[in-house]
Parts: sequence; C-alpha cells; structure tokens
Amino acid sequence: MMTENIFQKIIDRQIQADIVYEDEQCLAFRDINPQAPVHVLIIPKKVIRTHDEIQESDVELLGKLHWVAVQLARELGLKDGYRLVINCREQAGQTVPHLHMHLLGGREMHWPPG
Ligand code: DGP
Repeated sequence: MMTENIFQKIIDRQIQADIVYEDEQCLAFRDINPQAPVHVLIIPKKVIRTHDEIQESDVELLGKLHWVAVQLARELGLKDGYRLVINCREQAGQTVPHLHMHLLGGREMHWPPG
C-alpha cells in the first residue's frame, strides 16, 4: 500500500538520508532497506506520484534522472553492470507515492524479477 510521501520530507530535510547527489531538479540517496551492495534511489524534486502520471513536459527531467544514474553508477564502481527499476503502483510493489528510480548493483542479478 502506498503511504505518505516520505521522499518530500527527505527533499525538505525534515528527515535524514544518506544523500549521494543533488542538483536543482533531482536528488539521490541510499535506500534505507538495501537489496544490493549499491542501492540508491534517484528522484525528481518535482512531485510525480507514479510513472504513469508522467507528461510529455517531463521528458527532459526523465532524461536527467537517467544521466544522474549513469554518473552514480560510474562513481560507485558499477563497471560490471547494474539494474534500474521503477515500480509503478501497487501491483508492481510501489510503496512511496513519489516517482523514484532504483539503481541496484554490486552483485549478480537474476531474471525474471519477483
Ligand atoms: P518502492 O517499493 O519502489 O516504492 O521503493 C521504495 C523504497 O524506498 C524502498 O526500497 C525503501 C525506501 N524507503 C522508504 N522509506 C525510506 C526512507 O525514509 N529513507 C530511505 N532512505 N529510503 C526509504
């Protein structure tokens, strides 16, 4: 079930997070419940609740999220690969109603995902 937007509180510095990247548009911080040696969440500061709420005007912002992911993957040493995941709504397991991209790496991944 999707609860409150805890990520807005991280953006506003109302709750602490291990922030690894920030600019005017995006924030990236380590997941509180890591599923891999590297597990970072990359979010837009603009509130987009779910992936299926994206508008055409958000295209540039989404490209930015990917660019941040690539730079972090390089910085964090994920030279053998990584996985990017966006869970959209309940059936995909989305729990926080603020668009976020998971950057996972540092271990062997399997397919299909659970
Ligand atoms: P998802 O299932 O795609 O909605 O992923 C939400 C992720 O957010 C989940 O992996 C745990 C993480 N998360 C939830 N609350 C917090 C928090 O307060 N701080 C941090 N750093 N991560 C959080």
